[in-house]
Amino acid sequence: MRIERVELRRIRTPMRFRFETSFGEETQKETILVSVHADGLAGYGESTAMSRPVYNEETTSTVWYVLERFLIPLLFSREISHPDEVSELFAPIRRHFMAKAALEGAVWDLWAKRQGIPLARALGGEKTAIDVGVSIGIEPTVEQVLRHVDRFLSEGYKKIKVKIKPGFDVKVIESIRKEFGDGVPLMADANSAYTLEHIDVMKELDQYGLIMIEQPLAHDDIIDHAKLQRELTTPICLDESIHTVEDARKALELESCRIINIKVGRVGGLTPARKIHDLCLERGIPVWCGGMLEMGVGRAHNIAVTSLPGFTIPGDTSASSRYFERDITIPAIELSAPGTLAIPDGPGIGYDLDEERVRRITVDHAVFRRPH
Ligand code: OSB
Ligand code: MG
Repeated sequence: MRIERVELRRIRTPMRFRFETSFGEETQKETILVSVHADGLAGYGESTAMSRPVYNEETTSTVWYVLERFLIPLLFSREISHPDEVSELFAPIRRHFMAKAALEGAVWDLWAKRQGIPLARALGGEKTAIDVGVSIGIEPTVEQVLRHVDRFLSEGYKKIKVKIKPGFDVKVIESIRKEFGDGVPLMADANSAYTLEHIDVMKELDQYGLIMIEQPLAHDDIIDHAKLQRELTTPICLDESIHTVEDARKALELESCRIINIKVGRVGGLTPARKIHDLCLERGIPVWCGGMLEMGVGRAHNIAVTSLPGFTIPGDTSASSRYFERDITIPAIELSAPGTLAIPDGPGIGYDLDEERVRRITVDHAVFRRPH
């Protein structure tokens, strides 16, 4: 496959709600849409980096820079016969996982379209639908969190994840259990807001039958998480700490976690995501697909990867309408049944790009052509 052209578009649009985590709040979505072109077909990818380097070290601007300066030239340096080669080609560039994933995902989409098969099938996924959950941010009051839980349960979401931080943790979980009962599939995500000194809070949270506690400790830690896991019944899930299959292997060896959240962007693409999935499947470790408040293209990639068999826990890929007035795909991503998303059967990501919508929200656009 000879990629003839790559286009980058910086897009910006308001979100329908303010999403607060322990590291800050988001009110608008700003991302980079990547398209790769060959033989009249286009493949799409979407950056999952945030505007500020508070989840990881990347930002929308560093993604653009690394793509323009290093990754697009690398992609033009040779022909690709299978998308698995792209992450190998990018290996000499250290980290910058989200930049790599945005371009690698676009190549996967293009490749699947050329084969005339859905991206999910190209990856080896056999599911026809996936169960999904929802991630609820920190709110000014516990009352507001309860209202969201109520609404999302009524929409049939199969997992409720709530963001916690010191001072906004046990009371949230306790209130949800009191109001909605022990049957609600519930988990908490701390986004690295705690240390081992908070062991008492962790032990209190341990009493509520949570499916897991996600990334309680430092963003780059697997040692203290292992110590904490030994003290808890509730499984720890790692998000921020896992970027490579080697990270995953080490965390499992140390027993730092019993579940892994796989985000395609955080691990540098669909091929590395599948490798982590394969390792976990072999070791009997359940995985699920995390979200980064993606727009439709990123969301479609998440749906495709979740079709793999080891994704046994509902992920964070909710319907577009939860996040945006109008998304960038046609159709928008909507639940096919309560708490369920169908795997589309069209080629590639299976959703068309709403080009008019994309044009309206584009704030920067660049075209890169393969040198002759
Ligand atoms: O830690 O999973 C996270 C959003 C932004 C950054 C980090 C995280 C999240 C979410 C939102 O939890 C998941 C989503 O709805 O896309
Ligand atoms: Mg998380």
